Amino acid sequence: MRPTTARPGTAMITGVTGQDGSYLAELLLAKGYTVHGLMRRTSSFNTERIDHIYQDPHTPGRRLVLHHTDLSDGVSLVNLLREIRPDEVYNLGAQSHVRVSFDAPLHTADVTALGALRLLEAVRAAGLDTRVYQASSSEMFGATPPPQNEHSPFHPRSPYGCAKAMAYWSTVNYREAYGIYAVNGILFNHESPRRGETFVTRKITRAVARIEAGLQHELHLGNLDAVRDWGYAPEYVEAMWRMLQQQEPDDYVVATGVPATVRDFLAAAFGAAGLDWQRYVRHDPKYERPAEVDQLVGDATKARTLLGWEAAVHYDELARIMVEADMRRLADMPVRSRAGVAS
Ligand code: NAP
Ligand code: G4F
Repeated sequence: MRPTTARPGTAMITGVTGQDGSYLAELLLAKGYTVHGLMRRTSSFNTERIDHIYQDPHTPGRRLVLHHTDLSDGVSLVNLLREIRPDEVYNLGAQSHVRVSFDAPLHTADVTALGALRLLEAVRAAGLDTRVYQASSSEMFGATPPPQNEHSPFHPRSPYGCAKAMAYWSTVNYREAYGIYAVNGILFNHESPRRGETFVTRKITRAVARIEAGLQHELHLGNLDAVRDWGYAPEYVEAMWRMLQQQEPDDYVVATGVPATVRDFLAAAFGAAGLDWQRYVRHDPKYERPAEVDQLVGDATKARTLLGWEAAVHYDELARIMVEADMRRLADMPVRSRAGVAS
């Protein structure tokens, strides 16, 4: 591990308003970092996940600073890096939805692939000795059979997977070509109560809460046979941080190693509320993908051995955590705001 410096570090996070960005910002603030979060401009508020740690610009000694920019704007990334001079950069920003990447492949490539390259090039142009974390994905393995580890070949099955593969190799290339401390965290699916509502786990747990409250009667899903390795997001951001504290930059798989089908997750989530999922779930081909990733199950031996990281929460406990959170959220919601089904 890197020796701790007397000065608390400065970190920059792209995608700070996302699931992982919010947990990572919490973690780094707790470790004493000053955190600069980059967020894109949207026409309505997109800061719900970080509202609880927001610090007003006039707060004396504030350690969470937000900046508006976009991963499509390379010049703004250079300017921000020169201004902030971070010790560590975490590139979590992306168009991260696999199904959507088939509808918007060029946008996905621009943000998810070229965005990562723009950031690496900005670090090089700014001439900083900054450590870079790239949010790589198990989607890159695609059709390669499990268990997948750092040596498994990539065979992406979506525009998102292809974009992440380019970002992965750009990260390796900047490490080899320019000596930049740049790492890939190859993270398998990780979820939480802050997961976006259209990813399958959150779509399910949100539906369970609404069905239990009598607000929804059916849940429409696509392929229930897909196998995923679902872990708990707050644990995964700790692995990201550990990767940047090593003597040498390297790439790591982060996973639980526990396989489960969408059907297994359904049983765990509905079961947590005492419901039988088969009474409520309907098939809708709209949610199937032109090419599916059938099985993702990670082998995180390297992370366990070198980072001392291991997943504690597996899919069944995760489903319970998420269902309980969605039930609490619904109970706290004013009645007039309860309409809406995630698709
Ligand atoms: P997420 O919740 O979808 O968050 C993505 C973040 O990227 C959000 O803050 C989003 O902003 C931001 N973003 C989107 N387009 C942008 C743009 N053009 N410029 C700047 N920012 C932009 O994703 P996550 O689950 O936290 O995942 C974090 C990263 O890890 C992503 O790169 C994802 O692809 C990758 N990853 C995730 C998993 C997983 O299972 N969660 C697994 C492997 C890899 P808004 O809030 O405004 O939308
Ligand atoms: O929850 P998902 O949309 O996640 P997916 O495609 O595995 O991608 C997530 O994990 C990746 C890591 O492997 C990340 F890189 C990526 O950013 C994202 O976080 O779908 C999971 C499975 C798929 O097989 C899908 O076909 O669930 C299946 N599914 C079945 N019905 C559905 C649905 N997925 C969604 N989103 N919605 C459905 O109605």
